[in-house]
Amino acid sequence: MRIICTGTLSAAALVALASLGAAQAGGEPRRPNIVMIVADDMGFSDMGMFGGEIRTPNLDALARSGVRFTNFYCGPSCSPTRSMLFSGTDSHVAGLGNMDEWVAPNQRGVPGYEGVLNQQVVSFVNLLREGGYHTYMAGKWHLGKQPDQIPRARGFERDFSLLDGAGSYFDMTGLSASSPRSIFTEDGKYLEELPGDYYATKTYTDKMISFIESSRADGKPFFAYVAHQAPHDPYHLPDDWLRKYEGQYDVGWDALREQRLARMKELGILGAEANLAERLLYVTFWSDLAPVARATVARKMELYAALVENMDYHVGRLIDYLKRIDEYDNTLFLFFADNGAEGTDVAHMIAGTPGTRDYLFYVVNWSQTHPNAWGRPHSNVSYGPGWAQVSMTPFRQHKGWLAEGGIHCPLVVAGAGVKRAAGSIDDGLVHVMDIAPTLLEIAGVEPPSTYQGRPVQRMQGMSWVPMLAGETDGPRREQDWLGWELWGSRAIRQGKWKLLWQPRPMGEDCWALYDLAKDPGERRDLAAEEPERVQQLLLLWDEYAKVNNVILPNRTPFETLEDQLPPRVPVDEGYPPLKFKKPFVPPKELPREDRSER
Ligand SMILES: [Ca+2]
Repeated sequence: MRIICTGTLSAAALVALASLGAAQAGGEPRRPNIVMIVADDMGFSDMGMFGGEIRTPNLDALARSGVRFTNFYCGPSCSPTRSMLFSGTDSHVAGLGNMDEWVAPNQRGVPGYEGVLNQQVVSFVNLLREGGYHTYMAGKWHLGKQPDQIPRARGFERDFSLLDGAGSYFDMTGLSASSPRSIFTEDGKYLEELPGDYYATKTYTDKMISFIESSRADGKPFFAYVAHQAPHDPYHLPDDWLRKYEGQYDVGWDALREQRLARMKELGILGAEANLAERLLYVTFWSDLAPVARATVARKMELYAALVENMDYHVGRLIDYLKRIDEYDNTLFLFFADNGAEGTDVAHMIAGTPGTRDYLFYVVNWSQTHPNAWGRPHSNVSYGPGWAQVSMTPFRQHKGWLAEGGIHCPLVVAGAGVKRAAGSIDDGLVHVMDIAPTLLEIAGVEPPSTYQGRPVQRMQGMSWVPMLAGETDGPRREQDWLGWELWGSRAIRQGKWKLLWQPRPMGEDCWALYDLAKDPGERRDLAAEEPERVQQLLLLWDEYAKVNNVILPNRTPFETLEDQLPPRVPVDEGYPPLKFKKPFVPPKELPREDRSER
């Protein structure tokens, strides 16, 4: 790798660096600390400043001081997104062309489909570390468990990491029989046990504060990556957080989607004409649910909301600490979610078949199934598609899919070097793979073409430095485009246009075209009206697939989904009347049977 001198930095980087205010002893501008906080499976509209009713005062304060991005994209699930985050390039290049858990038979052994962050890319964290940054990580990794794949190997000087994709928040109980005990590392060593008072969100925050504290005397800048598990299922909460939202979701998911939509327009997150996605075909009208079902289902959202607020609380602790040690003003903050909200009941998907090893594993390890035990150790609850579509208001579908609800995520950038109006909103097209080249440019480090003697793939992401310096609204021009593929679903976005292919029942096994400026809810397929545009975008898809060696999988986790779901029918409010009419009561003033005559 090469560290470039300031003489070769772009003009924008120089502006950003020079504007930091602080100066080191030698007169060199001091590079900013970088704090990158990732929420796992949190929805686009959950935090207050994006239109949610969940209390997130600390994230909201960050948003008020910085910029909210309303066109930020990730992959449709955890590990593909994280591979793009660290490599600055597409997941099919970086090793996560498919999730490790679902690599298809025809993808096995193919470079780009290793299921871990592979050696054809360099983690930007290695480059930051060699460029003079302290590099710290606390939280979920999900990019490989072998010694050459763990956070220490990919650039983190200090770490406290959950290597799995999910697990208990209280102990090492894993989610499946293939990973029965969660694997953790601390400073590159595999852990035998967790700290006595372990609670994921709190412990990750404590560890990060201790890492920063341990080396702050030497004056080097630090990169701090806090990869929260929250609010990924299972929803686990400390006792005093369990009742925080009691009764607040009795209003139901239909009314709440409308409320959020209105609030998002008020805040300017959405334009005044933005529409709401069609109801998911397997979500019931709230009004159609029996009272006991409503109470049970609302409880799930109460727990989710408390989990998001709890995460916000711990984000606040980290920010308070940075203020206390006088580093807040010299720190650049990024906060984002890694993919759409989770609408699949993963526990049921893994363990739902009696007689399987995972069913037995769940019976033994995840036995607390009564609603009164939800949130406590060994309970395993998630909120399902009805609430996931609330979290993703106004978008369609959820995590796992390439409709906007799977990939369109909240992003806040604030702090040192951000020369934009406080509280502003940017609708430029930005992608998670832009973060690596952006942070390297801010640190004055150039991405190399070889690393430790091996060639590495170029970063496809585009730096945000000019945008953060206030020179542009986004890194992409009108002709630039983004592509996606996971589990056979495919998408291309160029400007306001999106071409999308999804299998039945979530799509129609064919390409659909959407104008996202007018139709963020993806309700109106314009493919038949705009055949030339479809052809032009298809050429981009071919280019995307070729450049990134996209191999469509011959097996997918959703291959039997159509058999399991009800057929798609048009949704009409109040239809059929049989289910929605109120019971008939004879008018009081009309004559009734005279019982005295009997
Ligand atoms: Ca995730």
